[in-house]
Amino acid sequence: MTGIQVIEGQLSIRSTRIALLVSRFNSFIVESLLSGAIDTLKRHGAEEHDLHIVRVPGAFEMPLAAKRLAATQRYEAIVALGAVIRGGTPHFEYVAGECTKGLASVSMQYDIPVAFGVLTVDSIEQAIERAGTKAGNKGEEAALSVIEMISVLREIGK
Ligand code: INI
Repeated sequence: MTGIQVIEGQLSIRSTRIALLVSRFNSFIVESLLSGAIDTLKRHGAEEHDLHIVRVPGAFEMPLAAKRLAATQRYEAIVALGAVIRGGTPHFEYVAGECTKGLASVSMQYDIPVAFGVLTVDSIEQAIERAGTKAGNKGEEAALSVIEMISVLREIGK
């Protein structure tokens, strides 16, 4: 593929401030996502003092907090971590939908990567599977995605 210019991100990051936006709802699950995200960010070069944790009540509140964080221009990326569990109620659709749309809209409006580390699952069992057991850890995935996005956006911006 000589001659083709490829712009891509590295999985190593230096000098970047990242906000970890964490919902308290389903905290038993979400705290595992947070541990996975912090561990991943640190293993890829982030410094503890550059990681700021911001807690909100639930997934529905995440977009507004993300918007305020982005507006400060203090952060190069936001990692949103939460768990919306269906549990047989239509409430799920509204909470998960608003959270997803709102976070995507903050990312576009403020030109900042917002990783979607919010589990949207049918059952607590599925949530556990994705919070550090047999289906990996969604917090780790979200952290890796912001590392890559910060890096590729820096490359594009050069
Ligand atoms: N918030 C969540 O983060 N996860 C859920 O599963 C959930 N459920 O199922 O209701 C949930 N609801 C709370 C919501 O996010 C708000 O905090 C609440 O409605 C107050 O605005």
